[in-house]
Amino acid sequence: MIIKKYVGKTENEATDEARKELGQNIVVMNVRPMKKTGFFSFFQSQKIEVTVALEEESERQMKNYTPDKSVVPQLRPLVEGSQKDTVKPVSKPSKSSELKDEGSAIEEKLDNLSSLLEKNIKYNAKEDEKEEQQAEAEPVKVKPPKTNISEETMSFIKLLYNTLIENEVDEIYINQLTDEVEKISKPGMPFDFALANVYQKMVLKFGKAEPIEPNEHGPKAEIFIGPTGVGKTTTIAKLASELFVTKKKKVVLLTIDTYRIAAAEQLRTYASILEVPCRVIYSVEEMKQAVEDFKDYDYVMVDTAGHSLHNEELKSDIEGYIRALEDCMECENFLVLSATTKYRDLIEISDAYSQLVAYKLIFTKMDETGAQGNLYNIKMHTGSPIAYITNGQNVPDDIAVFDAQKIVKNLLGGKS
Ligand SMILES: Nc1nc2c(ncn2[C@@H]2O[C@H](COP(=O)(O)OP(=O)(O)O)[C@@H](O)[C@H]2O)c(=O)[nH]1
Ligand SMILES: [Mg+2]
Repeated sequence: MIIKKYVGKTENEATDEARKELGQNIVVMNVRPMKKTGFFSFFQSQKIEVTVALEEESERQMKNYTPDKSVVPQLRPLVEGSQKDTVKPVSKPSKSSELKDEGSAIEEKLDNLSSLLEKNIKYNAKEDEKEEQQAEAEPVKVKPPKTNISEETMSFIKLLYNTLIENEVDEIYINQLTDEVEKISKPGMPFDFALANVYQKMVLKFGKAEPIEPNEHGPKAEIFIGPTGVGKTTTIAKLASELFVTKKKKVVLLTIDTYRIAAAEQLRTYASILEVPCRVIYSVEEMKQAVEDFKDYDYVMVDTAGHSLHNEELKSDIEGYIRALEDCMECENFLVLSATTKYRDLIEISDAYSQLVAYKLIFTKMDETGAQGNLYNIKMHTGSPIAYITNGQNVPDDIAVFDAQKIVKNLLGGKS
């Protein structure tokens, strides 16, 4: 993993510089305004420092890596399997107050993330230097495999395991993280270093947020799929408002959700408040006609009906509309999932929709759950980018572009 800092007048300027040097795959780890220093600091303009990381090729291949089950037997749950309700961490800290104290230690550290990352970069550089010197002194000596894990590392792993389990991260993914901590573990490794490393790994695994892309080549279709009641229509209204009111784009709302009269009415209501056109579509021919009628628009936002996973007819119906749209214009599909849905169901839903189309993810109802582990679980399971999260019923305010740093801080036990 490469970690570097860039400074610019704005966050964008600093990240553009990083992209020029490290390429498009960088992930932003931290953004902070720099402290002005010196006598003339009053006259200096504010600078922004951005810490970015780049996953190297070998690490990217670790995405499909399954951990070696023999490595941390003392941390395995008594019952094998990934079902949340059967999972119990075996080696819990003895007293709950102990966990609380250690938990608030993480909280404090995460609060001061910039210095945590700074220490990590310095520690990394020092360790690299040490290894180089050792290699020069004893060039042919093969390193013995690591067998002992220091006590500090072990207690960090325990704390990490318990915090992530508490936040409902699947233990398969927790074990991947703890295995990686073990790999880098060295006697005397500071707590800060281990924590910053896990933070970086998790932010990298979440990847870049991928919100709606600008329409550079004519109109684009934004298609929202997902189960009934997750918030598709509400999310469309929020995003349509952002595109139309804030970005001054020409937006039209289409719905193929003709199964419930109320569903089409709900979209019409939002369209009339925003004063954008809205049309209910009953057939693929009507869809093609709408595309023709709105060809000078920027965004065609398409609402769909949720369906039971086993309703093949409705599934192929939606697929037919999507293929017809793909023939006419650039399309982006968004699978809308509620953060309150059970993990097992989320897996089933995301698998079912994967068979239909490639999609980006939107997680709704973040305000209704404290545990955010399913975002990590589903990201890891599907490999799809996350676009937005929504956190309330208010249109248009309760939506935000997905922020991996914030979610990872929460998952690691930081304050939200
Ligand atoms: N608490 C909460 N409720 C939401 C959120 N997004 C949507 N809802 C509510 O969820 C319900 C279903 O939303 P709707 O957009 O009709 O879902 P659809 O069937 O997927 O189109 C409505 O009562 C919405 O107000 C959210 O982020 N948080
Ligand atoms: Mg709806």
